[in-house]
Amino acid sequence: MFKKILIANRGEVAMRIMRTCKEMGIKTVAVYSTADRSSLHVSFADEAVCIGPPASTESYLSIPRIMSAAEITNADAIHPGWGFLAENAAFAEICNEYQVKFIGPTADMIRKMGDKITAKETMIKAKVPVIPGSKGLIKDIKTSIKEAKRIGYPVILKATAGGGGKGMRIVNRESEFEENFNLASNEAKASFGNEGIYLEKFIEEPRHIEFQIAGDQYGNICHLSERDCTIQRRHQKLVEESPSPVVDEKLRKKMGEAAIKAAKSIKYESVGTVEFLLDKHGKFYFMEMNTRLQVEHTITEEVINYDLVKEQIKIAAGVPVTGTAYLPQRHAIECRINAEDPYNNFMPSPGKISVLHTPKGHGVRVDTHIYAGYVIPPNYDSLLAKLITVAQTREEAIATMERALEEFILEGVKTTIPFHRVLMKNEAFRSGKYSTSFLDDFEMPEPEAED
Ligand code: MV4
Repeated sequence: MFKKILIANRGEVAMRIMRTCKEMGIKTVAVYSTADRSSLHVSFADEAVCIGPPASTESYLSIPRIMSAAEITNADAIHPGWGFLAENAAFAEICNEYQVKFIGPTADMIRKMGDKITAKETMIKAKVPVIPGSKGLIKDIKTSIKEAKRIGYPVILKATAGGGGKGMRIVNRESEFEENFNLASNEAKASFGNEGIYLEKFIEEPRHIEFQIAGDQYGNICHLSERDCTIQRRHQKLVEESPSPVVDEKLRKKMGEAAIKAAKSIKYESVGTVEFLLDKHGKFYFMEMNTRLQVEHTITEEVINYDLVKEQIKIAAGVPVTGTAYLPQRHAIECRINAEDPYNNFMPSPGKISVLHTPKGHGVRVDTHIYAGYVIPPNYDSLLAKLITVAQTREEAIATMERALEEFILEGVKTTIPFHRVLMKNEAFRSGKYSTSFLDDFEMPEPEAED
């Protein structure tokens, strides 16, 4: 087992990983930018190294600075967390060269799934269902317009280097094709330095269902059930739940087997996620694979009762994976508490937290790095805390969430807490019948008097 792990991340992420390291008797090294000097991950780690100024490019994204920190502290492994360098193939490669274990998949696996058209071609070969679309990248507009006609409108244009919604364009009719193609291609070039675009049938009002998988160094792969991440706003997830209210045992078995097939096609090693779109008719399609642990891994932990960070570290150390399917034993919901103003278009709201009381009690988990007096720097993402509730049934998990949201007091900055309080009362949410367009025309009611 590793003796000392450097955590190449900050905030809630660094705290989450450090907690498991401590339980495993592994020493921890924190890295931090000057904006994070007074962060909890710095004070709780066994050692901490300042790696640069607030700008991520000069701190949490700087490979040379992180490698130097690993070298001077003699860390034998690096955990990248999620975000920042977690899906950076060059970083995984450099760790390898320096004989520091990258806790995650190999550079080759990251690359294969990072390029979306390569990933899709890999899935077609592996006989995992994919969304009908163009054969590879669009090279010629005329040919592609013919393909769109064959597939049938509406279609969607996606950037091969994209993911998470960037460089995406929906096309409703042929007359709008060329204009949208140029827009998507330019956006992709500007965002990713890669203008490659491919075409797909647009699936209307789908559910975003993702399967947690785990693979070891010996080719064993299992799935750990699904998460429903359909409730998003502009491709930012706000609420996740597991199991999905629309996935029954039979569908779970089919999708789980497809997820394992997907991971096996690249001999995936580490924990990861296979994302699917599920249409109104119950048909599912591979969308992309995330080669990292994700923010919402917590709900899977709660329903299957495993520490996924621990499993990930064990896999990296060479421990085999056992079993094939871990099924949900309970129901869990996660609400993301962000420093954003839901009454003002979810505008970021950095600043000082003056008052803080976090919810507690049976079935409540709060993963966070914040404390009363903490100053949220404006430089990073706005996630402050993850509020997770778990119960025997979905109804009870919602009831616990409503109670926990009531107890959550955070003053000094605007947060998404009022949004979640409204959402938990929403009929579409409560019935479990919602789609990705659910939040498109969602409006906050007038603030409560006490707010
Ligand atoms: C789609 C789609 C419909 N049809 N692809 C959004 C994020 C990126 N990973 C892919 N996304 C979508 N791809 C086809 N062929 C609809 C979406 C989509 C979406 C997916 C999951 C959750 C929320 C979403 C919100 C808007 C669009």
